[in-house]
Amino acid sequence: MTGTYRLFGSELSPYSVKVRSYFCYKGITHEWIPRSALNQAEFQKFAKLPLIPLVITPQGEGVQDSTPIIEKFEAAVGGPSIVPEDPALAFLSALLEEYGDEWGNKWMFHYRWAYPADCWATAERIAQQMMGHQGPLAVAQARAAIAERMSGRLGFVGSNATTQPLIETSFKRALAILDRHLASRRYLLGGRPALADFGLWGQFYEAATDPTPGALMRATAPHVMAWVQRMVSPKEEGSFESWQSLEAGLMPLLHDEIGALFLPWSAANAEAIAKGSKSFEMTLAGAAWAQEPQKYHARSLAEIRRKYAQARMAELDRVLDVADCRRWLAA
Ligand SMILES: N[C@@H](CCC(=O)N[C@@H](CS)C(=O)NCC(=O)O)C(=O)O
Repeated sequence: MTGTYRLFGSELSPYSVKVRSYFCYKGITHEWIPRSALNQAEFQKFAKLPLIPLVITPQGEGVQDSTPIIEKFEAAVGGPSIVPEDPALAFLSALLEEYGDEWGNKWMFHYRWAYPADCWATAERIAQQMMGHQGPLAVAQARAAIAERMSGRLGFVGSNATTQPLIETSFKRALAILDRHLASRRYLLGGRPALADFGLWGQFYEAATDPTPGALMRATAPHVMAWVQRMVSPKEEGSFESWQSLEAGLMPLLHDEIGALFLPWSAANAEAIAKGSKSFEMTLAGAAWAQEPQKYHARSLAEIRRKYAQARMAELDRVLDVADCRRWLAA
């Protein structure tokens, strides 16, 4: 893969900054193009879905969806690998990425659009990027439209009055677990970034820029904040650790978050889609949850189950059993 790649994205998009950080780490020459009204026509020419990030290859092919983008480059380019050699650890890294992308996005999106200060601050930043070239009036109009549209979408990620306490508890718990874990290492799996870092980091990077979760992070999680900075342009600083040395730090996240919340939620969401239900309700770790199903997640659950079926082995199953994750993956 030679030549310059173009990456349409936004500083405000967790999946876009995730791919940008990955390109930086791999030394993939690219032009970062903030998506705006000015490049809408070109964006549409290459995008199959109205989503960022969008990568355009030197050959003129458009590639979307951050996980497949990273997997495509990981298979094709040299440079430091983001996949540990131990296949069990490689699967756990993919599971952590999936949790960041799909569950971590709930924290980020909820805080960003449910709290008025966060909503207006973000709407202002997006409006500047999209319409800044047209002057202050256009920005003010766009800001109001974005705030209204995005706060109206809170329900799509499952943020509502019923789920708010659980989403916020989950964010604070994950932050505390990761802060302890990152106190003694540079990246989630040791001295170099793994797929897990990129997925979780995109969400935390965005949360750090927003008033409400950003204040929480600065007050309670200095090691996560340092990692958030480090991951803007990550470096290979050492090796991946073994699961043995990572287990004490990461098992609480696997057990209390992924096994207790994310995977049971994913399974219930997929079941609701299969049944054609308009909404689903459940109890998650003793708390009430109710939302309309999210289509995209059923596909990504199927994908992580496929990866599990491929990686399956006794050592991995032991870890997944302790974390109470395996029954959701083997389904
Ligand atoms: N699964 C996709 C998600 C991409 C996505 O949801 N992008 C958001 C921004 S973070 C978007 O473009 N939303 C469309 C919009 O806001 O109009 C990925 O990983 O790339």
